[in-house]
Amino acid sequence: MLKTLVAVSVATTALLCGSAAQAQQKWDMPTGYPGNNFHTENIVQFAADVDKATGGKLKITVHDNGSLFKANEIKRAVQGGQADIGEIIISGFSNEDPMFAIDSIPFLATGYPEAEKLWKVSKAATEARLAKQGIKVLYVVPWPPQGIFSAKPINSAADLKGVKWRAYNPNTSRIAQLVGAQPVTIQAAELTQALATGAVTAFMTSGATGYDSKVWEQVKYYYDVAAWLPKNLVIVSQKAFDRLDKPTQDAVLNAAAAAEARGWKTSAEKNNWYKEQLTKNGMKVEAGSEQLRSDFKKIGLTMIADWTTQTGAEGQAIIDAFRK
Ligand code: PCA
Repeated sequence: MLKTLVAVSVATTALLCGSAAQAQQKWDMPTGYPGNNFHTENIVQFAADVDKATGGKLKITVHDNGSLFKANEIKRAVQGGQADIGEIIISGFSNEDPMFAIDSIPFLATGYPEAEKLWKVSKAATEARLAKQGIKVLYVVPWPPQGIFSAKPINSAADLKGVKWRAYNPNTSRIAQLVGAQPVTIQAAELTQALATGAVTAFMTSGATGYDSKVWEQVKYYYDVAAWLPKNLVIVSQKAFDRLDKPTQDAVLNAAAAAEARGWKTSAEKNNWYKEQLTKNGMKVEAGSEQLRSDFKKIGLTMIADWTTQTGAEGQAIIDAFRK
């Protein structure tokens, strides 16, 4: 009788421990952009896919628009374990490492196929740096091509002299410096407010952010120069990932691969739609004058030269592989 009881209790304990190891996990996921942004919608779908594939064992709660951590704080939060998973714009961190700046150099990669190629040749170097910081990259999605928004019409880079220029990463600050504008770093979540108060009057971004931030209230001109396609990375703390059992890890990786494919497709598909919305809301959407484009191409050449100096042989090899 006693023997049986002991056996039953051992078995029960084993069962409880087993189920504890498989218990439901909850991840908070800070992101930097609003709920109706295509990146955010993609992330919400990713979280739903993970939930479904794991039978609810891994629940990811998305906190969009900088509501849990500001866009520029998310990387450190994931590194430090305050958040298990999050979304970052990698070029926002190029002061940490110049490698992170490669996707935001004017006129290096200006369309989706080129952006994809640039990521292919810079992926290993980017991931290796993040891995050293305990970060694993789950998937990557580009923003639509970047153009110039301005309250006043501009025909050349010289027209940007002295303007208050909104920057979202070190490269967009550098552009301000090169054209003689005054850079102010403002995250997308604060752009509408910064325009309303007149803190900035010109900036580069996609039609997507122009639309999200309803910039047409203050800004009437968009020059669709398509200078680069910066990328958002969905990153996870390696420690948090390692805590998952194998089937859950596989579910996360599968959902991430699907999100990456879906994200690239949606970004390209919505690019024109976003620009149409700018027009519908009274903005002038133009290609940009020859002078403006050639001025920004020159800026791009300066920045590529700077970048290869900063990144040395490794950077040069990446540029060479990209141009092959
Ligand atoms: N939107 C983001 C980054 C690039 C883009 O298209 C922003 O303006 O902050």
